[in-house]
Amino acid sequence: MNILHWSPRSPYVRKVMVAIHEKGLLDSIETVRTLADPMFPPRDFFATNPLAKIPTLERDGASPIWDSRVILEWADLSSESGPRLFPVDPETRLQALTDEALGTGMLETGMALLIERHMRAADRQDARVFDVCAAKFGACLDYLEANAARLAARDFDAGHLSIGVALCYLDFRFGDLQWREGRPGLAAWHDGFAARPSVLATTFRDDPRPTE
Ligand SMILES: N[C@@H](CCC(=O)N[C@@H](CS)C(=O)NCC(=O)O)C(=O)O
Repeated sequence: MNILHWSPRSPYVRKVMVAIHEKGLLDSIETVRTLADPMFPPRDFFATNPLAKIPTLERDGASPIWDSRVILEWADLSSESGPRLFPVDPETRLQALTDEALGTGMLETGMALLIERHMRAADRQDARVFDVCAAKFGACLDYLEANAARLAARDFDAGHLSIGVALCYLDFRFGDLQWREGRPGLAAWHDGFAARPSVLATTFRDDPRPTE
């Protein structure tokens, strides 16, 4: 059995869980709730992943792998069923990879914002971080609105998965952003994404944090 270090709070983990559902691999993994905290990394986790980040996949009979995009590749290589997450056609593949990186980049922006907002004392917070993150979110969302038809025209792949999860994460942690305002094309595209069984089965949740 493969063991996935997991949390219902993590958007990177959610990317992987959506992929596992899409590729019909649910029966081949067991999830283990693992603490992930950039300020207090669980020391005993270093032996499995020296970065102590989730998602990390301990493969049955093979070395552990980490990083959500890498685990998406594992899912695609492990199963022929479901959508092809990393298309073979070169141009389509580049589009999928670029969209995948955009969604992941939005998550990284969100993480930077959460760290500044919740992990730094109020008198040490830097207003520039808030400004830059807001500007990046705005630019990414406007780009996606302008590209909503292009997204909808392509078969579902890792790019859609990553962007779709990033938008779900904005709803989960940054509702005040109201990202749908003035972006009807993107909102309609995301309604279709959110209705996928893989997305409905993997909702975010603030569960009690495990102790180290
Ligand atoms: N590039 C990684 C990022 C993973 C990541 O940052 N996960 C967070 C949880 S949402 C984490 O493990 N944070 C703990 C840390 O940074 O030490 C991926 O795509 O999987």
